[in-house]
Amino acid sequence: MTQEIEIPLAELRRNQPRFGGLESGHRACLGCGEALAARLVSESAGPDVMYANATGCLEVFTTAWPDSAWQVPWMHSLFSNAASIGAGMEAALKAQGKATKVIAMGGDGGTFDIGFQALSGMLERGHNVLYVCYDNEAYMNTGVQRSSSTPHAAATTTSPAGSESMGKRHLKKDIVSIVAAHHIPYAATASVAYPSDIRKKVRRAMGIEGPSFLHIHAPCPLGWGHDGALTIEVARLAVQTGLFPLIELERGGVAGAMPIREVRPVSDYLGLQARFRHLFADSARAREELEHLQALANHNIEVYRLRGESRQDCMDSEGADTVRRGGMRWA
Ligand SMILES: Cc1ncc(C[n+]2csc(CCOP(=O)(O)OP(=O)(O)O)c2C)c(N)n1
Ligand code: SF4
Ligand SMILES: [Mg+2]
Repeated sequence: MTQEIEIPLAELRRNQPRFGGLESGHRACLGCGEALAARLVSESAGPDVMYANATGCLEVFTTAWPDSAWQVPWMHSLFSNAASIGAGMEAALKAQGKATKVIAMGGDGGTFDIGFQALSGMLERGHNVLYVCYDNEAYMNTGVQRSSSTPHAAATTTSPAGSESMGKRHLKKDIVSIVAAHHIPYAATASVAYPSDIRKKVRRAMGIEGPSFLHIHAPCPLGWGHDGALTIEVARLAVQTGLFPLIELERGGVAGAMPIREVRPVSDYLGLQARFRHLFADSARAREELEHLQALANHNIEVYRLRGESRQDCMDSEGADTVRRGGMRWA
């Protein structure tokens, strides 16, 4: 006779050993993709790490004085120089004979735009630093201004949509290709929708002696105009449409990509976000912009050969991260 055993899942999870570099109690908005991404990075990197953090949402919501949500050594840099501060920390640790890893972090504004010169220098000089960019595709901390990472046609406060404009005119900068052109040992893109893929990539980067770069797509419910409960769904659709390909690059060459099992139309992704609402108007201009964005996604799918061949690949866009600890499926 079999006896039914009730498993106290919540209790099990609470008691499971886990290193938390970034703890709860910070002040991020509900459903903030950046908070989730930073927690996953700090969990995966472990305790022997020092952080340099550029000004931006992550810095602000984790360190409202006199509190800090960080359980590891953490330093606030300027908006523009997290990579330089990280490089200095690494040089000092090396002089002291310590193997502690340095992680420098910034938002897309602090990475693609104002911190780009410092980042390029750090990569070119070969510092042993992992740089993580949390990409929420605008300057969120100061009120949703467009950055060079904001996607084409997205509405922000400085690229508004209206009778004269269809949102941002320019294209999203291809930062990972620019970074990879420094011929660093390892660069990768990741998404909050795929936590174990983030963990794998952080651990890979932590083991590298030299510069590495991780670009994490992190939806911002406030700036993108979606329900906070949909953050993971939105992030997953960015990958499944081909708009945000998950790739790895070694010494400048593409070394891997997460295949997409069933490619979704870009309208599935865009339609969940208020920043793209104007693209669904009944007008020729709106249809043209939608076609343009679909063409950008198709281009990524071709360039990185993202179309999955197997319907049962546990590492593709449907298979990866569909189970969690304890063997239960994500809802
Ligand atoms: C030199 C300088 N210019 C402007 C600012 C104001 N500022 C602080 S954070 C920020 C935007 C940050 O955007 P991003 O790096 O994308 O991070 P997010 O807040 O979106 O996570 C700006 C413009 C500043 N602190 N320093
Ligand atoms: S504004 Fe966006 S990035 Fe900033 S805390 Fe809120 S959800 Fe997160
Ligand atoms: Mg940003």
